[in-house]
Amino acid sequence: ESTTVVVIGAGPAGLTVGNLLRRSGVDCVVLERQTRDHVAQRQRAGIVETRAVRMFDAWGLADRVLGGVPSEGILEFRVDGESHLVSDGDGSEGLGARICPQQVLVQKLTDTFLADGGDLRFEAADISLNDLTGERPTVRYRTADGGLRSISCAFVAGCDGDHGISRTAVPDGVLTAHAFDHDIGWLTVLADAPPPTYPLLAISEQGFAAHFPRGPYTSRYYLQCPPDDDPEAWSDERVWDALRTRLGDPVLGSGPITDREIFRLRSLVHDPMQYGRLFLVGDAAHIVSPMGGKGMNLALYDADVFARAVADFVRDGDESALRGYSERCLRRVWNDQEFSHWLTRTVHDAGDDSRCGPFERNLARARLDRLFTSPAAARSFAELMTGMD
Ligand code: RFL
Repeated sequence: ESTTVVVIGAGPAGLTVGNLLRRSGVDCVVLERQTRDHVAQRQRAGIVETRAVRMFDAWGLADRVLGGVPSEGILEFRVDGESHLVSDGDGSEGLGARICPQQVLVQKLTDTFLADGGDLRFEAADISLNDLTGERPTVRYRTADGGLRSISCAFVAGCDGDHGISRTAVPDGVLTAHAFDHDIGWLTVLADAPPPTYPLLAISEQGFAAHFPRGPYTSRYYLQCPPDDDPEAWSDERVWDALRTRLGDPVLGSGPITDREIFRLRSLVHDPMQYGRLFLVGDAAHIVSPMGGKGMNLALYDADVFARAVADFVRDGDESALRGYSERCLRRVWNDQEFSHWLTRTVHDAGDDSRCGPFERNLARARLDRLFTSPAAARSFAELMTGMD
């Protein structure tokens, strides 16, 4: 069997690569380890930034991929219970950001890809990548009924996240990993409870908390906690009490909690994002701490750059965009890492005094004050939120 691109992983990155390649008339096969149901239910990110919305629009996919999804333009910061609304629109003409739960985006990307005749194979086990530095790499895998398959291709798109196999196919010493651990934990809770009016970030002495919409009757909440804390130590009652205190909202509506876990805020960049004919796309290449909502959006950016580069090569034999892939993507990755790092530090340092001393706490408060009072600072923030920089 033979194709132009084998895409490993059917998350936001892999499905976007697949759809954009099909739009360019480039054939590809997408291999996903999990079942379709599993992938369609995985809940994580929730905001598609302005740049990514316009990217789908430029590819003629905005209606199919984001149709009916509500738009977003305001973010609420609540500092010790006092509300400050910040625009995350940069005032430019055109489509703006959308509140789109990751699983909704994944479902719509899957539907679009399959409706266009895309080749998407679930339950592909034991994938191995071979001859990545040769002319025609080979991807081998096992089907659900145990059959062995082999696909030869011109390029492999490694879109299988931070724990996938693509990056492990790169020999030691080729990639440099730049890692940062904030030493902060977040308890994340999903509940069937009313969403906030605006996505809400709350700074308080008890620590950071956030409340984001995830559908008409669903909310995701975050509560800063020690990174090694045990989710079992957070009873429903303790979660709602902590949220009411930190959000400064004694009458916050509650509801059944459907998921709760604790994760560390960390960032990771692999440089370069390419090895031979393997291109790493999305979380396979980089993790960005969730504050600022950039992880999924970076995956969509990489996918766009990669698909255009492959199309250049297939259409005109022009390899320059493929050669520049890693450098171009890493430039944006570091820009978004910086934004996410800045926002992470600001919202955590400004609240809980035990994390840092009073000096840094006051610095963080000054940064927030500048954001709320200086139009130039607000505009710079909006530019970073939209991704249109
Ligand atoms: P994904 O989504 O991890 O998809 C990878 C796909 O590859 C499959 N796979 C394999 N397939 C075949 N063979 C193998 N060996 C495989 N190993 C894995 C997996 O089953 C899966 O289908 O990576 P992708 O596509 O790069 O997308 C990245 C985003 O998922 C990620 O950046 C975001 O979820 C990060 N993130 C957020 N990003 C935002 O932009 N805004 C947010 O608000 C936001 N909130 C979050 C987040 C991540 C979170 N987690 C994971 C801790 C909130 C949370 C809680």
